Amino acid sequence: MKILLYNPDNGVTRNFMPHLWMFLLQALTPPGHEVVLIDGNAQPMDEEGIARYVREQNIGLVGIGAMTRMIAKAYRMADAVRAAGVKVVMGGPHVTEMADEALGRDGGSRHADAIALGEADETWPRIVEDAARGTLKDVYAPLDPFGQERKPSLQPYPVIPWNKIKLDQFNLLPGILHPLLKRVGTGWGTFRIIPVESGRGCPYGCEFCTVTGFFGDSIRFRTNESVVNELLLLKARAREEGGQIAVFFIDDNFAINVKRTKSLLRDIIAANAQVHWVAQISANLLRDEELVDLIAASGGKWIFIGMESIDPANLADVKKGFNKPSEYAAVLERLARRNVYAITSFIFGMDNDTPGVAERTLKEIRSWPPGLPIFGLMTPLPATPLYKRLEAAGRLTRPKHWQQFIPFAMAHTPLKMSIEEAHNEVRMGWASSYSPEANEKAVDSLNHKPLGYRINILIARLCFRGIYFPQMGRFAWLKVFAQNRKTIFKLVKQGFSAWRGVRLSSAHGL
Ligand code: B12
Ligand code: SF4
Repeated sequence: MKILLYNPDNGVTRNFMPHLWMFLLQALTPPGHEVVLIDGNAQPMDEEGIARYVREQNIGLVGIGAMTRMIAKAYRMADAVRAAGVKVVMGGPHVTEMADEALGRDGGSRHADAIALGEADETWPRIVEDAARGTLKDVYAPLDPFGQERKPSLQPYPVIPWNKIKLDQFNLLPGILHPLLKRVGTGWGTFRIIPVESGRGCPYGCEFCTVTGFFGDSIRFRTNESVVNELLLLKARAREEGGQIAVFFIDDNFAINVKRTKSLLRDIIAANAQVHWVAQISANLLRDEELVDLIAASGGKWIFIGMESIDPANLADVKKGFNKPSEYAAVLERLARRNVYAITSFIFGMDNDTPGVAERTLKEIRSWPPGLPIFGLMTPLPATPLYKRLEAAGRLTRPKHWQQFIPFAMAHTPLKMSIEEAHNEVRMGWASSYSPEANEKAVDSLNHKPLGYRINILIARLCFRGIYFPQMGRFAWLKVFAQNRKTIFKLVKQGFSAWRGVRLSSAHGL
């Protein structure tokens, strides 16, 4: 049977990284079946396109995975596939939380023939065999022999054959420049960001987050050896294709067990498996100097920190009191001293937020080492404690907000400001953080560092700006380059002087 795994785009921003679930399920598919992957972010497709594709390619089963914000598109695509006479199985966080919706048991129409609840590592092979036999069931749940929910162990973990998988759709550099860029430095013909997990689960239970409910509060890790081997495979691939690979450790809290993280990072260094990497780590775990040393030595470049708010009352409200705003600056400086920078994530529209929250937050951010701040709105995702609290209080203004996804729009009323005010605060956060002046300041603040760091932060900033201000087409990018021309020219000039310096020294035999 030929199986298509499909992840829809969110229609607003383009994901820079493929979704791990597709590669994982592909690796877990029993032998005898062919699996093809389409990520809508890299290969945009509409309903008609997917229906045509499944017919022409003789697809026997389509697996669709989606987060809440892409679910409306996922349902439309599933409907089109089913109308073409092909069975659809859906999985992922949203479907797990709203199973009746996907199966049409909530009064709406049915979108999926079957759904996979929770982690599907162990149920996927069964789903495939049932589909091949024509005996697909409605619901697949990971249960132990006593009918209790069972979380798969990550030991053993399947080998994802990164050296063989076709990754053409996931190159972040224009293919046309491949022959030229391949010869630059150690090779820049391709640049891919690859998701790798080293563990699952987070016990912290923040009120707005689905992770503790979905993956459970018991943490599971892969063996160090299996992670190291995966990095070596990725490194070898990059070398072979004359390109670069960076890894996003998608664990929700990569250092949740500091002792284990240190041992993994030591093993990465010992095996010479370092690649540039990004990971999510909560600020409280970054107090450890030895951990931060190992992060830097093993290739860590960017750490995503869910700061959420600079107001301790807000943090206490959402059960994230372990975040201490008073130590944010020290944490960021500790990282920056090792040339590691942070993606700092904030949520506006929390219950203790009042108008002016953006400016108060920006004032703090401006006093920190340069980074990549991101701003979102408090969003009641289905099945989270936050959703239940707001629902019980009658505060949801769009209880099924995912059915008509609107980016950066609230679905409930905050307590101390209006929805409109919260939207304005987010707009201000983005506009002020990613203005050409702010970008120039961030680049200049790294003047004492090698040029590569300045180029890196400018590219990252221009890309991150697009999370809020859509910049999907070529024209939009040209406009961004034009707005930031002063900083770009400055870097080009510095690059040229550095290059001339090297040429002159070598000409004089220095
Ligand atoms: C990496 C990541 C991202 C990446 C993008 C995704 C990518 N390219 O990988 C980035 C950093 C860009 C990102 C951004 C956002 N993310 Co995010 N992200 C994650 C994260 C940390 C890891 C995802 C992952 O790969 N997990 C590991 C895999 C193995 O798990 P999985 O995807 O759930 O897949 C398993 C099962 O669900 C199931 N499954 C999944 N799909 C399918 C399909 C089929 C057919 C079947 C059978 C089974 C199946 O099988 C898999 C194996 O067991 C998760 C949290 C988490 N731990 O999962 C949050 C998470 C998915 N993100 C979340 C959110 C909210 C966001 C944002 C909206 C945040 C924001 N406010 O801006 C944005 C929106 C992104 C966008 N572009 O639209 C939520 C989604 C909740 C929900 N109900 O939708 C999560 C769960 C985190 C949370 N705090 O609750 N994210
Ligand atoms: S620490 Fe992060 S992953 Fe863990 S529950 Fe809180 S927000 Fe979710």
